[in-house]
Amino acid sequence: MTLIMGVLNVTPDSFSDGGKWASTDAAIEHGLRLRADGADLIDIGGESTRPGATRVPPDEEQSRVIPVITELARHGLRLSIDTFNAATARAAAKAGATIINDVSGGLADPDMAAIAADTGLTYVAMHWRGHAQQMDSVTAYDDVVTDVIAELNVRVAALTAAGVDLDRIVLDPGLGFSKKTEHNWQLINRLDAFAELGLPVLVGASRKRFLAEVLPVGAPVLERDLPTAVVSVLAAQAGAWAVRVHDVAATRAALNVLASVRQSMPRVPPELPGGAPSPTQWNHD
Ligand code: PMM
Repeated sequence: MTLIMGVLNVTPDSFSDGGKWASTDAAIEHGLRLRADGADLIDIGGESTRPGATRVPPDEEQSRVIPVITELARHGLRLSIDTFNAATARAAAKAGATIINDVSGGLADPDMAAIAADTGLTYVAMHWRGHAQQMDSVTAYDDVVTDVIAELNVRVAALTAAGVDLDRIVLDPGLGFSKKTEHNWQLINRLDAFAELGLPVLVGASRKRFLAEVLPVGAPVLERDLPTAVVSVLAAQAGAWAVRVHDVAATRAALNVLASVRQSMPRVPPELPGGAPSPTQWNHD
């Protein structure tokens, strides 16, 4: 079953929850709440990656996330560190994180692959073409699905050459990063092609701009949680290893629907003549 990764941004400026969990205590409380809501993993970030965001020095990033990781690890939560800084990944590993979630797939920091290899942690390589200031200017694709897969394959080759175990790498198509609205829908439509690469796949659609397209104009960001939960189900059906979401409770309920449907066995009345019954007949008794 697809895992749920709850988002915990310890930042003043993330686009949908900026500032809400910026203090250590509020962040810890929210992490515990995400687990209670059904999260299997908690992804902790100290630098916003939203388009246009300003960079945060790694020491400030670490002062935001390390106390939170230390405390949540003490509570037994499975944690990932959302960073493209190798020094932050190393400090997070020491504090108890077991997954490095690098939105740059190792491109932002030349030391990241070595740290990933050295720590032996699970490593999420997301498709990425540039930092928040540039990402919206590098959105040209011939075919977004084949281009993203090809660029991820280059990252996997570089990571494994640097000593990262192939079976510790998770791939992520990077929804919303250097993608126009239609690119995101095309990628969601072909998540099966990512799963077929043979590595676990993580999908992060939560509250992203492209979801506004299916809502009334001007709908508040939190209303994107419903389409997010629908994308979670589509991702699970395509074989995703995990979905990264802010509203864990909604995605948990949505994935529970899928689990219930999958567990149900159609009951075929044995005496029915003329072969298999129609699906509507199965559900009537
Ligand atoms: N998206 C964001 C941040 N980190 N990590 C992965 N692996 N995949 C994503 O899609 C992803 C990510 C941006 O969302 P946020 O600002 O709400 O955290």
